[in-house]
Amino acid sequence: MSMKIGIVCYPTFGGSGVLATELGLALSDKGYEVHFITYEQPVRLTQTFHPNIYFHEVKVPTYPLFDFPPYETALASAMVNIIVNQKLDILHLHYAIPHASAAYFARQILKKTGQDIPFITTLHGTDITLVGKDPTYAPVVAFSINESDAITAVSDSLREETLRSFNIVKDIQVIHNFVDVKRFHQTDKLHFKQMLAPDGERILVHVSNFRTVKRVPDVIRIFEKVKQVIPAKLLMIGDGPDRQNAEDLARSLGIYNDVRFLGKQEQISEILSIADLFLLPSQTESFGLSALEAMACSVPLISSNAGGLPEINIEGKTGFQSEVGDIESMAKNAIYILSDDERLHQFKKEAITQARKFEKQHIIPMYEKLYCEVVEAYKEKKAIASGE
Ligand code: GMT
Repeated sequence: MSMKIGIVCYPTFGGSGVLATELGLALSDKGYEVHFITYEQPVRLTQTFHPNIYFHEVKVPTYPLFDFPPYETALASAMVNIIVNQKLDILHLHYAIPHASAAYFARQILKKTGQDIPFITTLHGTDITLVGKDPTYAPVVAFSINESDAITAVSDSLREETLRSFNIVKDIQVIHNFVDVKRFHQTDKLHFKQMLAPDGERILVHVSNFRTVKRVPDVIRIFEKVKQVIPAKLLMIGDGPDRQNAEDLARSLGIYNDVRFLGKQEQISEILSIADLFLLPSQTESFGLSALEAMACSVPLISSNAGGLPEINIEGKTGFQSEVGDIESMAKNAIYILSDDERLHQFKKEAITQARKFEKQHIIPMYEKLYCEVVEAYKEKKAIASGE
């Protein structure tokens, strides 16, 4: 069934925006018409021309009265216009806040003319575990999730946490994050490795948006302990509020020369190709898309056991998990993996085997099936309501 799908997401380097963009790209490859609706071109929607992909920029005009320009109102209005003009069949919202409530608003407006369409909300993580639970947002979040025609969560753990935190009256389907192994796989970047680790040092990597939940200072402390035993370099990819802290900490620990802060990067798979270990000691992590992409590039994982991380990191095979904040244990496990070539090789093999379970061709059909079911059910509901 050919369909026109509106995807609403954050355009930034955050996992939800990345996943939403990858989903849109995969759907367009399968012949769907995909309309991205957000305030900026999503970072993974590169300059390449995709005939089935449209990008609609949500403009939020400022006005001297507004200390906080009302993005949600602008977004709901954009949704109304795009649904009507582009004749969309369904909206898929990534990250509940404020996308789900804006979609509810747009649908209420369109009901007046019978042009309303269904919407699916995909919960990604902090929209539930951190921000969504905050009493400032919680009533609106719970209401708009319940008003969604279908709800998905990116891990079993996030599903459980959503049900614990909110009174959700509908089923939540788990559709895990996925990876495109054609793009994310180890490539030969020996020259690059030699440049960054000229004496054959092990290379550790961290990728995130450097928010507090990522516990970026733990990454630096783990590395410091590893470096005391094994010659190593650390690549820090991304940017965000905790970058300066992390840089200061690396300086104060005297390891700054062995840590490279590379900032935001688009060609992450090239960097992952030279990595020996990925560090993700997060406070909360509903899935860990960055870790999955690393595993697809044959990089084992040292992580915390927060949220959905145990759903991807198999203890003793693809890496190890420790309690949040247990730097000693994470460093010990990292040293164990890195100190033996044969062992490291085995962990790398297991990492890629595990990543293949989350390949996009296994996961995309789940979304396609859900779209069809939701669109059909909504049509029936409308027909019954109008007495057809
Ligand atoms: O917190 C982030 O790093 C960004 C956040 C987002 O929603 O933009 O990422 C979340 O969504 C990703 C894609 O579903 C998940 O893989 C991440 O685990 C999740 N982050 C957290 O739960 C902290």
